[in-house]
Amino acid sequence: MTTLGVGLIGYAFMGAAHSQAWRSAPRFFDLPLNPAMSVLCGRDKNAVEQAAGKLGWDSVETDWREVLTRDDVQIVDVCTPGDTHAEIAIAALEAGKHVLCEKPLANTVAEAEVMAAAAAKASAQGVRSMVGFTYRRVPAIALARQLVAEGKLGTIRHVRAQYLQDWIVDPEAPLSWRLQKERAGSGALGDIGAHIVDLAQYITGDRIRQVSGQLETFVKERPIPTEHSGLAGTAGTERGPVTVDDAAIFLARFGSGALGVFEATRFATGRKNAIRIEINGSEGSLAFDFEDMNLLHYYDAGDSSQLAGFRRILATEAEHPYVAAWWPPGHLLGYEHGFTHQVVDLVTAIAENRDPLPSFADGLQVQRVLAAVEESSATRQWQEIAL
Ligand code: SOE
Repeated sequence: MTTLGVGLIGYAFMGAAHSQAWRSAPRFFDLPLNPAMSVLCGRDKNAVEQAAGKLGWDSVETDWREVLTRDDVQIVDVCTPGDTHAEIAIAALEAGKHVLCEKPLANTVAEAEVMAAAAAKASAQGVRSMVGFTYRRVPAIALARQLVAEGKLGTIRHVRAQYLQDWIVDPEAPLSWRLQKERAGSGALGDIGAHIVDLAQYITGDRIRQVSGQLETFVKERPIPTEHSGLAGTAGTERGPVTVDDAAIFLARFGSGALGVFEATRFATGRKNAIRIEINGSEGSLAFDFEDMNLLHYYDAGDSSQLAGFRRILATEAEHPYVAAWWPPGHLLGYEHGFTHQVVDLVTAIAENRDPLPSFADGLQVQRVLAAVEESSATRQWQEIAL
């Protein structure tokens, strides 16, 4: 079987999640290609060596440009902060490497446009790219999309989507890179709002065409960290300005005429990683919450009134998307499995010589929605999203 070497750039929270996926995917799924964990890249030699040992990588580099020159790397996985996505991903595509890039695709629409153009050009040469909207690969979410596509909900009328976290509710939580506009592009909007924009569009198969939104930064200054990694950090004594939103809310109209209500916040005290989506259609409804991620709730409007009610589908049967490769029914899956399924889908598409989804063009479209929400918040006007 052909082996494809992987070069992973970044080793904090997302780097660790992706490492787990590269390790698990070939062990649990019959993949058409064998991904090899060739090289882990990070700027601090000691730290990257330690991470590589722990996460199972064969070697390390301290400059991502070196990763692109290596013959044992055919796939580049970008898990760095958003301000480096465009440069690394474009250079990797130009070097003929397939690319998996963490979300949001970029920090601005302009960057995402260049990335999508580079991806289209590379695709013509058989070089593939994908943006990491991982939650698409949660079995209950993939099942939700199938049910909508089969027409079980009829005409979609409402989409209600929330992404609720609370990891910076403490005003003394340090000013990590996710709270800096020049590094992250935006705050809750891009980091977690991007996921619910993608999920709402993925499940419904529809696109958001207009938005009206508001952004808020509740805590304007925070301690500058002496060190930080992933979501954690150590607060120093100096303070700096928070330059991104803490919370974003917006109304949306979809192409089909469906109405959407979206909320992304890092200030939902007590909510850790609650991605809640409810969709109401003329024939039924679906509801999902990532904090109970194996369950999909389904209401069939065709049921008799005597029996009608939300049905609790435990998406752990072999018939459910991705599940057959794992455990017997009822033996639950978790956060990391979505990343593993993402690797499975990417590697399968590469082997089948087709472009995987979500594409960089999909990432660009999400970026346009995010930018329209920002613009709407600044101008207090509804904004259109160009197709
Ligand atoms: C932080 O909010 C974060 O790590 C996001 O960046 C991820 O995309 C999400 O999966 C979990 O939360």
